[in-house]
Amino acid sequence: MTADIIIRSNHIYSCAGEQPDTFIDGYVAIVKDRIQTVAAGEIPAELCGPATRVIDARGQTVVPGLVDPHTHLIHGGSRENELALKLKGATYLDILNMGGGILSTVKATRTATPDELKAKARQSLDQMLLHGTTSVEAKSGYGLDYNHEIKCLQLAWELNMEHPVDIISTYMGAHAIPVEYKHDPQGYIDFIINEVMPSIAADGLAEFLDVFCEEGVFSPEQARIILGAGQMLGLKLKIHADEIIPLQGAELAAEMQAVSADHLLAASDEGLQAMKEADVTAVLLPGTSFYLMLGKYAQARKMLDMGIRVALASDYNPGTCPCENLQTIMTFACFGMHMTPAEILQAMTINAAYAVDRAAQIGSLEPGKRADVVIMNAPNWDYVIYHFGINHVDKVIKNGCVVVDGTQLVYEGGDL
Ligand code: IZC
Ligand code: ZN
Repeated sequence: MTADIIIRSNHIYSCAGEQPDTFIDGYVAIVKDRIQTVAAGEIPAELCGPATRVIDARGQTVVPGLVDPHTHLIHGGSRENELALKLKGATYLDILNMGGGILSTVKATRTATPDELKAKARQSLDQMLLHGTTSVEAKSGYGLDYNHEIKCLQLAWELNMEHPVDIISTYMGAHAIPVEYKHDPQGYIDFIINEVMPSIAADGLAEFLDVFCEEGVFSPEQARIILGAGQMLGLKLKIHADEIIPLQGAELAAEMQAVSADHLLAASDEGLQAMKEADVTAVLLPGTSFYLMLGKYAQARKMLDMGIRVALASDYNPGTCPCENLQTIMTFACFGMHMTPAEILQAMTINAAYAVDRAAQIGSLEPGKRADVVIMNAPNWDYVIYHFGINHVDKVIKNGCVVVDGTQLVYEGGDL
């Protein structure tokens, strides 16, 4: 059978198997939306037909499409007004307690029209794609009431159909207590468990459920109840765990058999051990640590040495990491957390796919997987991390279609 696309390169990193730093000098053959072959050596003549597009990427680096397993994609407004407060020493939780932070984005999201929200999210998806991201997890959590949460999840569903980037949806009503429930947090928890979650699960509007378990937001006891209710409805679990204050969120993630526990700066050794035993993927968000000026990062080295599966994500959101670009996150992962280039590649491909329960479909260049491939203007992968601050992406292939070519979006319906 002839291939639709064949990429020839001397630095193909498949991210399949145990050794993330190995690469081959060979080719990747794509048939329709799938990878057909990844092999060393020259392109066999029988793979080339009259309609085959051969991409000569010798001198460039070929990696799987990047997977961003933690974003707060859909929201209205922005929060640059908080920057001066932060520089004067106000903390994230101070700003939230003053009614700012998440709650100001909730206001902006509720007042925006669906078209405005969608256009803004689409721009972000374009930026992600231009920087090499081909699949992204997207949380709700800025509507909070029934109609606005459903609206945001529906917009994510529409964008998933319309935009090349694949979107994996998470319901995160437990992101903050909305002002209308300020004096009745239990009432809000009852509302999301009894009224919102069953409807979302029945309509298939979200695959995952996430809770912001943090001091002054949702306690571990409240998080356990919310996550337990979601599990009963068939939702897979994620948790914002131990970001700022140690609350045994990692332990809770293990206890609830969550797919991932995210942040983990303040996770205990016991919690990390429990995560390892329960096979919970750690999703680290070093862009957020940087942006919050915390002066510390999650202990990636310790987690890697323990054998925990470590993934990396942008945490793209308007408050703590307004950045869609995973290459920027790579810089913080290397120079802030001392992850090696090979570990970073694995954390943004196959391990990130595990964090969204998609390891069988995406995250590596293997026969049968989706043909999501990024070609970078770099002689090898280490160079991508070494030369920071620029966009290395030359081409992106998503589901077998070239959607970024010569650093420009070229997908049909896109901003050509
Ligand atoms: O809008 O501040 N951490 N949620 C939990 C966020 C950050 C997003 C925000
Ligand atoms: Zn988050």
